[in-house]
Amino acid sequence: MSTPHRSTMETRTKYTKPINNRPDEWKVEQGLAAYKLPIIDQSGKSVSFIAPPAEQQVTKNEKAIRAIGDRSKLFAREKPGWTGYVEWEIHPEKKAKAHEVLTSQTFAPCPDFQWGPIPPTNPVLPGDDFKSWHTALGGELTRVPDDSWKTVLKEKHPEMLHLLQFPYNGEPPKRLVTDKAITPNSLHFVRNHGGIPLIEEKKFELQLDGLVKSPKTYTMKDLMDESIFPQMEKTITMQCSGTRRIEQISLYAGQGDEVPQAPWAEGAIGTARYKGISLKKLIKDCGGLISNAKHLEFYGVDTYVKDLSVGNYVVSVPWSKVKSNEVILAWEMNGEPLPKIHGFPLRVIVMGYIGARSVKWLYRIKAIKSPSLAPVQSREYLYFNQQMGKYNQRPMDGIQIQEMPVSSAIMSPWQNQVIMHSGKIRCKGWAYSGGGRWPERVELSADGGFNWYAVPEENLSKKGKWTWRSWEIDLPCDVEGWIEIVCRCWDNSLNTQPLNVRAAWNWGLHVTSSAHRIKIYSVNKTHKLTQQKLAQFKEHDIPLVPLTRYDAVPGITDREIAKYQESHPRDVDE
Ligand SMILES: Nc1nc2c(c(=O)[nH]1)N[C@H]1C(S)=C(S)[C@@H](COP(=O)(O)O)O[C@H]1N2
Ligand SMILES: [Mo]
Repeated sequence: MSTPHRSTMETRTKYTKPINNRPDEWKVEQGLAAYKLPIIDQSGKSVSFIAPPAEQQVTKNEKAIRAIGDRSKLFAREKPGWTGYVEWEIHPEKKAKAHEVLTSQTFAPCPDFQWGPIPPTNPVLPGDDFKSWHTALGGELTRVPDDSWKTVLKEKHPEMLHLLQFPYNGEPPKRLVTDKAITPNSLHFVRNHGGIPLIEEKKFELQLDGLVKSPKTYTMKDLMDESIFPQMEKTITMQCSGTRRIEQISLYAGQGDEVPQAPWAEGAIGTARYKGISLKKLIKDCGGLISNAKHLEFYGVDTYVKDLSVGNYVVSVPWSKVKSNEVILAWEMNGEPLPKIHGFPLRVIVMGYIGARSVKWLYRIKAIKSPSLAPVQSREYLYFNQQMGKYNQRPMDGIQIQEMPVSSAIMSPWQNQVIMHSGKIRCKGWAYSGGGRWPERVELSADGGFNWYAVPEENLSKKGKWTWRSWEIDLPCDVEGWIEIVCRCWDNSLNTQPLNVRAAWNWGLHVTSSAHRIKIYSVNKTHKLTQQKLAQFKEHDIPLVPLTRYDAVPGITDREIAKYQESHPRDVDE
C-alpha cells in the first residue's frame, strides 16, 4: 500500500473540517429565502434578533370541542337541495360556536410562498389551511373541498392554471386569455373564498329584505318571468383586483386577504355575455328603498373563514350604481346556464367594478345604510397608502376598491423569452378600464418606456363600454440584447397607468395597474453579424437554447485579431 501524496492529505483535512454555517446560508444571505431571516431589532440599547418560530406543534382540545356540541347538527345543511350551504349571517350563536371550534385547536401554518419558492406544481398551492378548517368544522362543510375540486375538473378547461386548489382560484394560460374576444366559460378565471355550493334550481329562492318597503322572496321562475321583469343581456369584462399580483409579490412581499395570496398573473380577467335582469327592477318590485338606504348588501351561499371566524360571502355596492341599471342578476353566461363554479343558479354582475362585488350563489339582498361590515367589504380589498403595512395598518386606512382603474397586459411574448425577428417584435395583449370607461389607445415601448408606439386602430378589438380590448402590434426594435417591453393604455377619460410597480405598490397587493413590463432578449436577424453567427451555430449543430450556455464557434482567427491590433493599437505614445 502506498502512502498518499502529501498534498492530497492536506486537501482531505481541509475538506473534512466542519462547516459552521447552515447549508442554505448563501441562499439566506442573498434574500432567496427571506422567510428564514430573523428580524433585526435596533430599537433598544443593544441590537437583538427575533428568529422565525420553530416548527409549530398542532394541538387540539378534544374535550372543549366535544363540549361545543354535535357539529353535524350544529353546522347542518340549511335547506334541502342546497349542498354546501350553512347559514351563518342570521345565526350569531352558530358563528360563535364555529369560532370556538376553530380556536380550540391549532392548525399547521401555511408555508410562505412569497419569500419561499412557489411550488412548480398545478395546482400551485393546495390551500391546506382552508381544507383543515372545513374538516374541523365538519357537518355540511366536511365534503365541500372534495366536491369543489370535482366541480373544477368537470367545468374547467384542462389547461387551466390552478393557482390555489381550495378555495379554488384559477386562470387560463396566457396563450388563451385573449385568444377570443369572449372568454369561453371553461376558460374564464375563477376566484373563490370558499367552496362551490351545488344548488338545485327548483329549490332555489332569493330573498330581498332590509330597508325596502315590502320584503319578498323570489324563485328562479319569478325572476325569469318576462311579464314582470324585462330581461337584459350585456357583454361585460370582469377583473379581479388581484390580477397581476405576482408583479407586486415578486418585488416586495405584502398581504391582502386571508385566502393565501393567489399569485395571479394576467389572467384574472375575462369577458362574457350575461343575461338576467336589472337589480333596480327588483328593488322597485319590493316597493323601493326606505329610511334613506344607500347600499345593497349581497349574500353568497359559500362559507368564508376569516381570522378563524366564519361567515357567508358578503359584500355591498351603492344604490347609485344599482339605480343606473349597472347591476345585473344573471342566470346565463355566454348563452348557457351559469356554470356551478360561476354561481349557479344566480349571481350578481356589477359592471365596471372589481370582481369581488359580483357575488356568486346569491341568495339574499339586503338594503342597508352604509357599506357592509362583512370582512370582504370592510377589511379586505382595500387600497393602502405605502406607509401602511403589517404593523400599523387599520382597515379604515384603506380605500374600499370598487371601480377598477385603467390597466393592460402583454400576453405574448413572455418574460425572459428570446425573440428572433426582422426588426419588429410581434406583441399581443389586453387593455381594460373600469367604471364604464374603455381603452382608447394602447401604446408599447421597446426601450423601457422612452419611445412609445401606438397600436394601430385596426389591431385593437372593438370597443365597448364595459369590455376590454385585445390588441396586437409589430413593435419596432433594432437591437440585439435584453430589452424591456412596456405596455400602457389610455382610456376615454385620458387616464393612464403609473409607469412602474413601485409607484402603486401597496400592502394589500391589490390593483397592480402599473404599465406592464417584461424583459426579453431581442435577436434582430436583419443584422449581418447576427446572420453569420446564427449560420455558424447551425452549421456546427449547436443548440440555441438556453441563451446562457457557453458555446464556442470557430470564427475570428488569432491572425485576424493581430491584424486588427496592428491597425488599432491599444496604446498611445506620449
Ligand atoms: N359567493 C361568492 N361570490 C364571489 C366570490 C366568492 O368567493 N364567493 N369571489 C368574488 C371575487 S373576488 C371575484 S374576482 C369574482 C370572480 O368571479 P368568477 O369566479 O366567476 O370569475 O367573484 C366574486 N364573487
Ligand atoms: Mo377578486
